[in-house]
Amino acid sequence: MTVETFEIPVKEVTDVQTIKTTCAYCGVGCGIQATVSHSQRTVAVKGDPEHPANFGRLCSKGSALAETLDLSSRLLEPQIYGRTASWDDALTLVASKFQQVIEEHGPEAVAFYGSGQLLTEDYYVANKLMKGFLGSGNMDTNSRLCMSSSVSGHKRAFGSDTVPNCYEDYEHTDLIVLVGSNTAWCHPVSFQRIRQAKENNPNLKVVVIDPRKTDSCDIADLHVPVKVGSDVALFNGLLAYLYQENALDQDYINQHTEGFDQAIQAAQLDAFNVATVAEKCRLAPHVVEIFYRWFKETNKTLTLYSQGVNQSSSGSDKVNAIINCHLATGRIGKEGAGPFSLTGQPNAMGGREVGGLATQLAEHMEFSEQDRDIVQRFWQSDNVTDKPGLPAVDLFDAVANGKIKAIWIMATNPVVSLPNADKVKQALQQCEFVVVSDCVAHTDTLDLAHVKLPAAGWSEKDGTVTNSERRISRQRALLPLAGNAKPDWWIITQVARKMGFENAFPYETPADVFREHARFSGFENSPEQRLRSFNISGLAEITDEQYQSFPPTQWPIVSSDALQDINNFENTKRLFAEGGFFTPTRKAKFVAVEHRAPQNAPDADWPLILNTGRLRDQWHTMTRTGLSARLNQHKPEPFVEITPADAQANGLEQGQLALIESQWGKMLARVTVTDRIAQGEIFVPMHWTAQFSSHSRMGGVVNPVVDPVSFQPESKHTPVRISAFSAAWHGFILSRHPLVLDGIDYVVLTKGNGYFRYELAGKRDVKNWQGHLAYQLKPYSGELDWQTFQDQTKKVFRTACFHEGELQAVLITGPDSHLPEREWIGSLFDPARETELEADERMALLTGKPPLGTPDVGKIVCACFNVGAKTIENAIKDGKLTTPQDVGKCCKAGTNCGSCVPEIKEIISAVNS
Ligand SMILES: Nc1nc2c(c(=O)[nH]1)N[C@H]1C(S)=C(S)[C@@H](COP(=O)(O)OP(=O)(O)OC[C@H]3O[C@@H](n4cnc5c(=O)[nH]c(N)nc54)[C@H](O)[C@@H]3O)O[C@H]1N2
Ligand SMILES: Nc1nc2c(c(=O)[nH]1)N[C@H]1C(S)=C(S)[C@@H](COP(=O)(O)OP(=O)(O)OC[C@H]3O[C@@H](n4cnc5c(=O)[nH]c(N)nc54)[C@H](O)[C@@H]3O)O[C@H]1N2
Ligand code: SF4
Ligand SMILES: [Mo]
Repeated sequence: MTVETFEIPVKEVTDVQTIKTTCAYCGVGCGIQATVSHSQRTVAVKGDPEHPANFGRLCSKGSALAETLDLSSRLLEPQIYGRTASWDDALTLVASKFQQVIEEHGPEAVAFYGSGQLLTEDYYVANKLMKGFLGSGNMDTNSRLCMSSSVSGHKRAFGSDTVPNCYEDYEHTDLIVLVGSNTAWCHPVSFQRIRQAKENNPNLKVVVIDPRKTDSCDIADLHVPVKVGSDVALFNGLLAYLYQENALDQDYINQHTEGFDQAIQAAQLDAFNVATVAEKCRLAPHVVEIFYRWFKETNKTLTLYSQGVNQSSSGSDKVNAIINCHLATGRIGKEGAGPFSLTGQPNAMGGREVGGLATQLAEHMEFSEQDRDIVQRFWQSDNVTDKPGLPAVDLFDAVANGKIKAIWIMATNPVVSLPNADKVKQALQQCEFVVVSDCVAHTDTLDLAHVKLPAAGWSEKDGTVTNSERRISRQRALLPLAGNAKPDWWIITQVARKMGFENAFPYETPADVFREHARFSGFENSPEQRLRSFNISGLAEITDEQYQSFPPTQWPIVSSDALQDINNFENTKRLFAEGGFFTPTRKAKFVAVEHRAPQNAPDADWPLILNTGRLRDQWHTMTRTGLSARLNQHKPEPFVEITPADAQANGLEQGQLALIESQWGKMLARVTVTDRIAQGEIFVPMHWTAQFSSHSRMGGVVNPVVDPVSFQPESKHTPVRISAFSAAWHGFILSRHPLVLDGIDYVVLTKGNGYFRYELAGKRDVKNWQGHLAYQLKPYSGELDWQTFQDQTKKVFRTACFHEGELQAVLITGPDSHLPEREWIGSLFDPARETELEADERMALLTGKPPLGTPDVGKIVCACFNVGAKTIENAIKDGKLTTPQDVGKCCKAGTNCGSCVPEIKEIISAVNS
């Protein structure tokens, strides 16, 4: 838990510029207008009103992007075995070591592991180097953990990995089914758009299929709390129901599909009627019945799905069970109707387009002789791999057992995000040669690297990303490269050249890479041949200027006419309404699927099911969102959601710490008792890492089970047990400067506004807290004066230290987790306030309670405007408010991104009840 500080270089440019770019985070792919001051190295962001993904909206994470650009946490220089090195030395070492391993052990002994957070240009170059020139298929990506079930489902049904619909369909549909998708938190701008569509169209119904009652249920007309892993039975039941009710589009089935008979037979065997489905999915029959009836009666149906579908040992089958229902009703690629995979990362789609998964070769081609031949000729290489490489989980197993001896990880943090992550950690610890490219100085993965390569981050990197609706947008550089950081495509290109592939890697700019990628997509894929759905060959001749000003555009882009007037180019919004699939017969395929329970069943030792997922204001492993004080307020600690009955049965109380154990690992989290989850299931967020917590990295607990078709891990279902973690003391420290708190059982770090917050608990008492703090604060603050309150019988200890009147740190401990509120104490560190505390504030620190008359805002609910629960409660009471709109008018809460509206509603109902 170290934080390094660097001088911020002041550049001489003084102009202020507005630049359009794309958000760094989720697959909604929102457009951003950034106002950049080069001299200050500051950026102010707002939504781009013209971008078709968001029309000016941004969510809490997008609007806080500027707060994540501080250089203090960045990796700014290459490092070799812990020492700063020149780029030339670092790249020479990477090239020679990979070459040496290949010479000694063959191409299967090396691997790249990439990420949907790379730009398309980065991805293209990495994939080309590994699969085209090093001759190994071992280039996989974190999209394996994210989208690969959708890719497999699409390929099985459509013959290609193609998303048939677009966001505009939200405004045209009458039924939105959200399956395994907490859109309210994970695709917030899409969620707001759906909410708006619902307000404009009173016929629009929303069904949420999720074992948890998430905030997405806020706009749901029906919540279907399926048992984790049972969606195939639900959608098989739907297909059987539609068939029995004569609600199929027979013409579409006959003209454009194959395999219906087998699929309906399998569906009926699996889920003949509502009663069978209700039992398999642990649902009330009337809930199933309503969902089925609405689906039957509504022609314009969109099914949006995400990780509750993909991250499953039957993930591919879930996808096909959904697509089957859409094919059978002809509801695909039509205005307001279609199956719609919501992609996770900003550029998971771009990665799929270039072929960045180990099970793809390149550009929507695989490993058939014909495909390989095309790739060989295009890349002019005789070393193109002829077989798939290892998918993520197997790939790290191969690192563990020594088959892979050199690995290069780019823009992902597998020591946290892969299942059985403790094994991944060990694998990297014993691996001969580990290279990691990242933009921050410390991650759980980077800390294990032999060579660390500083990558350009969002705001510096330049290229393209593709969002969920096939829309390619530019991410533009706003600021000069930080320190010695370089774009990923550049780094890989240099290594390729050092390995002797100068001719094949001539790129000087991302536009050079993009042009090649565009040309490749159309190579032996003319509009008449139409062999591959991904085709942007219309952009093959894009000039540097056109690339620079390229507006957000959906693929396919086949004709070069596009470049004549790209701003008026007619996007292909939808595909497949009239068939034209990418199978040999041009017909879509029904896939006969059958419900299979998740692979590891709970038993007496491991009686509960662990489900994992995301929080509204954090992004994955927190390397960027964790830097924003505003975003850290919503959920400052790792927690576990559990029902009241399960909590009681396991001796747990609200707010207590719990130990969660599986056969693979263990973690600590704070108990949140809730009836929003089903009995027998618990939920933890995926975000905490060793950088932010001592024992809350969840990846170690998750079982390494994968789907047999997509190889995507089953991250939503691990049998576990839970018990109280009994600590002798609980406490927290708020400190102006970072601290090292090794040896304490439970530590969680959050960055606040002007302070670092450490939540603590321990089994053994800490002797001499003051000594510890003084030692650590001395380098920053020099001599300290102390103010302390101690009650040994009650095990209460409160101390605050000052340097020349300025508060440096506050430590409060007690016998249990009932400790004073952190918000008020945190506000004393606010850089915007007087540094000298008032006498009553100093006194109040001894009680931990704010002085009388201090406005207490409570826990932050609205991260966009920093509005706390108590402010909202008071506004409701004072103004007798009854709607979130009223609350918004009164105190702005909920009026920007709207993701906190469900919470505001809950506060309204609590206050008014
Ligand atoms: N705030 C935020 N937004 C993000 C991200 C982030 O880290 N933070 N990450 C982005 C990325 S990469 C991704 S992939 C997306 C993910 O977006 P989502 O898939 O929406 O997010 P998750 O929280 O992983 O999972 C969604 C839901 O699936 C439910 N679920 C679990 N098991 C099942 C099941 O068997 N069936 C059904 N029907 N549901 C189930 C969970 O209870 C959970 O509520 O979010 C993107 N957006
Ligand atoms: N149990 C469980 N596990 C899961 C999931 C789950 O729901 N449950 N979800 C899975 C899913 S869907 C996903 S997508 C993964 C995400 O998991 P990861 O990919 O491991 O998480 P991130 O924190 O996004 O890691 C991205 C890293 O890249 C760095 N980075 C950002 N931009 C750049 C860049 O331009 N270049 C370089 N070189 N580095 C960059 C960041 O600093 C960060 O360290 O987690 C998966 N794991
Ligand atoms: S919804 Fe939020 S995180 Fe996703 S792209 Fe838009 S602003 Fe970024
Ligand atoms: Mo993802």
